[in-house]
Amino acid sequence: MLEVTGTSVSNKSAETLNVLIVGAGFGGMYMLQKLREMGFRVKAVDRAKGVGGTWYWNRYPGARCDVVSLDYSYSFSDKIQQAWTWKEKYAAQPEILAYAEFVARELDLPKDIRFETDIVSMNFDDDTSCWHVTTGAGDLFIAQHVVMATGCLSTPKAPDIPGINDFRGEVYFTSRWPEKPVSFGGKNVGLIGTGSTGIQALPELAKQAGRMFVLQRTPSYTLPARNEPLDPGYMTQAKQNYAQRRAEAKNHQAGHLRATTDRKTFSMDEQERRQRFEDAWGRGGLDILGEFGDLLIDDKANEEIVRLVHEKIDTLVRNPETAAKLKPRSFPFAGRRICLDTDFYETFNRHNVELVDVTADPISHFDEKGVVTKSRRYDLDALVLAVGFDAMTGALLAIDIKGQGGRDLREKWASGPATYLGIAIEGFPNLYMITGPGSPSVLTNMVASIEQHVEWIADLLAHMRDTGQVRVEAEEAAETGWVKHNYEIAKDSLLMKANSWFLGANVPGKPRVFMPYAGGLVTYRKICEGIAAEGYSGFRFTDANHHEGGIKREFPVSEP
Ligand code: NA7
Repeated sequence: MLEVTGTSVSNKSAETLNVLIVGAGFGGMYMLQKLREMGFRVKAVDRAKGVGGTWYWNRYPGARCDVVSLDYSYSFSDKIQQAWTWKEKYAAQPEILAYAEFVARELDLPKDIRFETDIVSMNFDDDTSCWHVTTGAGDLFIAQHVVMATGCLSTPKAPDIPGINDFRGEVYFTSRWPEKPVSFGGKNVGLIGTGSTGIQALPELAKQAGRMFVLQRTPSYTLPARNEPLDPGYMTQAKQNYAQRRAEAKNHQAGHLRATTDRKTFSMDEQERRQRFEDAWGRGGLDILGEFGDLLIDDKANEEIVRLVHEKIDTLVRNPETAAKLKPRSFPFAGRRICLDTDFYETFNRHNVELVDVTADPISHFDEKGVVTKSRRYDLDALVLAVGFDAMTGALLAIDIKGQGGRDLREKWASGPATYLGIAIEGFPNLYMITGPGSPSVLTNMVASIEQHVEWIADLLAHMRDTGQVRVEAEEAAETGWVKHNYEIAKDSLLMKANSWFLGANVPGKPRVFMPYAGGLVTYRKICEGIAAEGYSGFRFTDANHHEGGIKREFPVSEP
């Protein structure tokens, strides 16, 4: 152990590591396993009491993945995929958390994870090319490399509603849901937020609540998930074919199995097109996107699917006024992330559910008894906030990160995140992001994107170890080029036509920059592989002999 002096860490000992991983969700868990296997001295920290990341925190009723379980799972270990049996087509939060805990137990990960540990600051030491990382409790890690596995949707957005702190009823954030079940029996419950989370939570909340008020500002496009139990026979067969399934998923730009086609929406008559839409709606999930290849490219084609969703709402929701309010009109289909639901529209036919359009009748404020809109008040016993996240950059910028020469990440990203490959940041050596801004991340199956990043970062660290490099940093020109490339790919897409969290538009004051890489995971993987094959073009390395002032300390490598 190294004794360190300094104001915030005086009298405490520092833990020295080759690599510190921040976060023990799916990204942090695999990174830890991978680097430990390679013989690095590595630890992970997480503010939660256990593994699972997103699936640890988002325990709200109805929380469910919208990628099928067979794909939303690690592919790196055949032993694990053979040992785990999924129960549902789209796993609910308890099943996914149980899976994460199972993987952690199988790999004996918790012995190298420090839970209930918040990272508050990170300072790069130019002399040693190490990061000094401080926890909320004032403990210090000194690590040559830091991997940020902090998640894309992990920092809850503040509910920017006047008087909300005056409300004296129960308040629940979907992304910080209590571990013990909450009872809403007979209560007047308000729900704010009709994105993916609110859409999943509503049907479950409404089953319990006395009265349920859904305060909707913007309606979302949602498709029926048609979730179902997985038959054990089907699961056995799926396990036998896992290798093939994973290989096919790897060839898909979204990182999971999805039908694709070149067929054009207007290549057939109205009746035939309608039949295809109806069949896909009946099958559920994102199948509908596989019917026509231009639905997300061509405005007119997109209007066809918008029309379909509107007609379905009219059929499913009995009250025409409610149906009209539920129809998204202000942005194209898939301009924001498409939601998958179970009985969302049907829930509005319940006698205890009322839709409040807070665009037409805006929320004025909360008081101690409930919420007051311009024209009415709603007394509430409980409030559920499903208001979203400070996505993609929130968790990184919540930490005071100072890079080379004291450069401040918050200042660097003041007008939006700039990264090289969504993995590295110029001016911040030996720092890596798993699914960072500028990578495919949230536009794909997250587990597939996580695995690709973990393996690429692990290869980079192996390369550095093998060649005696102690420092790596992204070059400015490479980063600028990547930012430009990201913009070029996204600029004409439908994704730019909605005020979405992809663009940071959900957080007041956040720079409006399209954050994920929209070129697809297959294309992105090829780019990353090409860069590695060229000896990591766009990265600058420093070896121990050429390090300014020399490297003062060599970290030992633990036994594999
Ligand atoms: P989203 O998709 O950002 O949705 C948040 C919702 O909360 C959305 O309907 C917002 O309306 C609403 N919201 C936020 N602030 C307010 C205020 N002040 N007043 C009224 N309504 C408000 O977050 P989710 O958690 O649902 O989903 C995030 C991702 O998690 C999802 O895409 C999946 O990838 C998993 P707005 O649209 O801003 O009018």
